[in-house]
Amino acid sequence: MQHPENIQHSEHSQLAENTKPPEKIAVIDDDPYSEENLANPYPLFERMRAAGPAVWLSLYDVLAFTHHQGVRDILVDHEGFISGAGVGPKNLHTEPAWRPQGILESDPPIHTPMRKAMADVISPRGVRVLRAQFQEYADQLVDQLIAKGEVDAVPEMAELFPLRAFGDAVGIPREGRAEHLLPHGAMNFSAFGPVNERYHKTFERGEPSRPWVVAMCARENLTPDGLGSQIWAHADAGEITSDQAVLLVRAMLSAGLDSTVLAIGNTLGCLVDNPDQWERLREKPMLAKFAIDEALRLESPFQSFFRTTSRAMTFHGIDLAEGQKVLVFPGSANRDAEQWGPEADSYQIERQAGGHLAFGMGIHQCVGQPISRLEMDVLFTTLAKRVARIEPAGESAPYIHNTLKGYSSLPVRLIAA
Ligand code: OVM
Repeated sequence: MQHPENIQHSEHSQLAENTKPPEKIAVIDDDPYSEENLANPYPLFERMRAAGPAVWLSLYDVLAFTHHQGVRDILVDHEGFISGAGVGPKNLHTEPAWRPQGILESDPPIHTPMRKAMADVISPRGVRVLRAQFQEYADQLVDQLIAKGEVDAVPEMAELFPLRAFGDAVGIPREGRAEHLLPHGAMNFSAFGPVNERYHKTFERGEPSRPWVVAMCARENLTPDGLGSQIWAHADAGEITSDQAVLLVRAMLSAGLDSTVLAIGNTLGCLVDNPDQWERLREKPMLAKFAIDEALRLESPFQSFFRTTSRAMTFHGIDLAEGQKVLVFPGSANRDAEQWGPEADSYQIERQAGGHLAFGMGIHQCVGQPISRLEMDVLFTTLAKRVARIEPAGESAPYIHNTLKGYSSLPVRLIAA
């Protein structure tokens, strides 16, 4: 096991004490980033939650929070738990970042105008005009899937739909999308976990796509009416700088693909595994948005990331030093029985899944969720109306990634309504 040397530092004495577990904190020697635990993290999450509000991960020398309450309280306190020092294990205040820091890895006041521009462009109102276009493509795609009968839902649905729908919405060329966006996204999301062999692999695959993605952020490569150009209009209005416009389009293209692809696969997986819930959705296709939220809760695409303390504090009874990295697991918080009850591990589309942390919480909560939700709502409503049954058609395979969770393959048989 390769140690994430970037958690260890440093000449700074104030940081040195972070590398020891605080008193009375349970030490967990398991590796949440092992292949086995990434494929099925839930037994380890349960043990971590049972061990207390936080545990010390001895392999990484870091405090990890797995309860809904703890993760939520960290995320809403953006002053105590900052993002500007990076949301991966590297402290970007003491170590160089691997790329220019954008909206995700910044704090107010730098974060504020970027967030405002992004929220304005991807508001529920702003994306509503995209519904007709998404619907047209969903109808086409579902036609094809039904005609084929047996498909691998990952490449043929979960990837195809956002590549087309979201790519067109942002306004980038169709050529090159499939090749570049997914490996680039996988690389980005890797930076939120430890530097291990898996991290290096995603970087080897993703780095060659970086120049293409950055080039697509330039205004001359964006269609005039897409979301990308709308970001540039905020630069023209003087609300953000041109550099920030590039960073915001980059954020769309970095965060918006893999996450939605996995969310679509996970939602489909939940519905295939729970035919009674599929039946309910069939009866009331309007329930699609609840089926999606419940799947986001139960199988969160983005499982874990970091914050950094801005000052010494006592948090949930634990003494934290200034500049200390903390690891949060929304994927565990979303299964916490204290929050969700004894049936936290089951998929129930009529559950009140609001308050799940799959999109995070607070000022950094996923700003793209209106468009991700719109894509998914259109797709699953269409499936519910047009498909009578969805059956497994072979062994599914997990997608193994340090911070993302989903399927790499999900063979299904679609039976037309
Ligand atoms: C970025 C960015 C922003 C948000 C998320 C992300 C998950 C990347 O600035 O490129 O990756």
